[in-house]
Amino acid sequence: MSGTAQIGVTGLAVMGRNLARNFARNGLTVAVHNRTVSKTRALVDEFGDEGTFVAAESAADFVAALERPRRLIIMVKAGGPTDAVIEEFAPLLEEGDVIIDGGNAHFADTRRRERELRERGIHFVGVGISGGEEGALHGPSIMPGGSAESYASLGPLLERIAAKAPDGAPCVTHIGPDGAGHFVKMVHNGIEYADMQLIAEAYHLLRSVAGYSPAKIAETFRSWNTGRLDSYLIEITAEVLAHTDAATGKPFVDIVTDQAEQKGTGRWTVQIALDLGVPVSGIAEAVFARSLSGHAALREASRSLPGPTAAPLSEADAARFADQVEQALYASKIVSYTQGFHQIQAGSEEYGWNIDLGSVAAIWRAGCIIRAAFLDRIREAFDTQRDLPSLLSDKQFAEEIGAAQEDWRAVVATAVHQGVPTPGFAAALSYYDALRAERLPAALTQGQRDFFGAHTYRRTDREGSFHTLWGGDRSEVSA
Ligand code: NBP
Repeated sequence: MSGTAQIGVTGLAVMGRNLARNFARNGLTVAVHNRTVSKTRALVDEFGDEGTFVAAESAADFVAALERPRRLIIMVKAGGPTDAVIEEFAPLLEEGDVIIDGGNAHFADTRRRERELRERGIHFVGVGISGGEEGALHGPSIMPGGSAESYASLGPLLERIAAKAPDGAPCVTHIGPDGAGHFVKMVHNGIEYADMQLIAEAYHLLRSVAGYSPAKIAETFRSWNTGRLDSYLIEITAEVLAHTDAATGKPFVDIVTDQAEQKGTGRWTVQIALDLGVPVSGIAEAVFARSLSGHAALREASRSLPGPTAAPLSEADAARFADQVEQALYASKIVSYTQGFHQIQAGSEEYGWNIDLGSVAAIWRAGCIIRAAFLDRIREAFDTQRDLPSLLSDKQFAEEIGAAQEDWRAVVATAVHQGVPTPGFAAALSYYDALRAERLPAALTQGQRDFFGAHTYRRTDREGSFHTLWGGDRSEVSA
C-alpha cells in the first residue's frame, strides 16, 4: 500500500529538520523520521502548523507513509551512518523508489552506493546542498546527481524548495549521473575555501599595511559589496569585522583564536585535483593556510624569526592601497573560479558526466555560501561560448583581469616587502603568469628528468620521444 507523503526526510538534526520544514512550507506532505524518536516528535510539536507532516516512529511506518515511487531523503552524518541508514531502508523499498543522500558525502562513496542500489532496482541520488541551516529552511542551492529518470521524479520537488536566483530561476539542476552532484558540491566548497582565504588576506593587508581598524575594514568591505565583489561572503565579513566583543569591548576578530579549522570537503577538493592533474593552487593554498594556522607550537617556535619593518602609510596612500587590494582580490577571485570550473570540467570528462558549466554557475547565484553577483557573468560566459577553454579565455574576464594586474602585482610585491603572508593572492598571480607565459621552465624540468631517470622528452621541432645519453657522449637517441 502506498502512503500520501510526496517526500520523506530521515535524520532530523539541524539540516534535515529545516529541509523538512522547507518542503512542508512549500505545500508538500512530508514524512519525517529520526533514529531518536523524540526529535521527530519535537519537530511536529514545534512546527506542525507550518504544513503537513506525517510523523513516523519506525522505518516501516516511514516507508509506508510515502507515495510511490517513494522519495526519501537521508540527512544523517556522512560516512558510516549514511551506509547504516541505507541498509535499514533499502530492504523495505521497491523497484523504482528513490533514496536521496543530502549529506556531505564523498562523491566516490556516492558512486559506489549508486552502483550497489542500481543493482537492486533502486535509484540513488547524491545531492549536494549548500547554504547551511538557513539555506535548508529558506532555500538552498541544490546539486543533485543520479539518473535522469530519478531527476524527472525528484526535480520538481527540489525546484519548489531551492533558492531563487535574481531572475527567478530555481537554484537546482540535474548535474549529471551518479556522483556528479556531490563532486560539484565538493568543488563548490573548495572555491568557498579559496574565497574565504582571499578575503582574509585582503583584511590582513588592510590591517597591517594600510593600518585600518576592523571597523574601518568593515566599512571598506561594505563599499566593495556594492560593486563587482557583491557576494554573501563579503557581506558577512563586514558583519564579523564590525562586531564588538561584549565581554571586553574589543573588536570580536581580536578575541578569536587565530587557528582555523578545515573539514573534509576542502581537503577532498585538493586531493581529487591532484588525482585529476588539475592545478587548483588557490584552493590548495587556502587549505594549507588553515592547516598552518593550526600548528600553534610550530608558530610559537618560529615567532622570533626576522622579518622586515615598514613605516605606516599616510591616509592618502592607505586609501590608494585599499583600492589596489580590491583589484587584487577581484583578480584572484576570478582565478579561483577559473581553477574550480577547470576541476569540474576535468571530473566531468574523467567520469563521463557531461556537466554543463553554465548551469553550475547559474545554480550558485543564490542560496549557497559562494553566491555572488559575478556568477551571473560566469554563467553567461559558459552559456554563450560552449567551447571556452577557461574562464580566463572569456573576453570580458580577460579584460578585467588585465586591467587589475598592475595593482595586483603591486599588492603582492608590497606584501612580500612588508612580510605579510598572501599565499592566495600570490598563487593566483603565479597561475595567471604561468598561463600567459610563452615558454615555461618545464622544459628544464624535462631535461633534468631525462638526465637522472631517462624519462625522455619531446622536442619542439620534431615528433617523437627522445633521450640524451648524458653519461656517455651526450648524443640523442629516439626513445
Ligand atoms: P549531523 O551531521 O550532526 O548528523 C546528525 C543526524 O544523524 C541525527 O539525525 C542522528 O540521529 C543521525 N544519525 C547518526 Br549521527 N548516526 C546514525 C545512524 N547510525 N543511524 C541513523 N541516524 C543516525 O546533522 P546535520 O548537521 O543536520 O547534517 C546532516 C548532513 O547534512 C551531514 O551529512 C552534513 O555533512 C550535511 N550538511 C550539513 C550542513 C550544515 O551546515 N550543517 C550543510 C550542508 C550539508 P540521532 O538524532 O538519533 O542521533
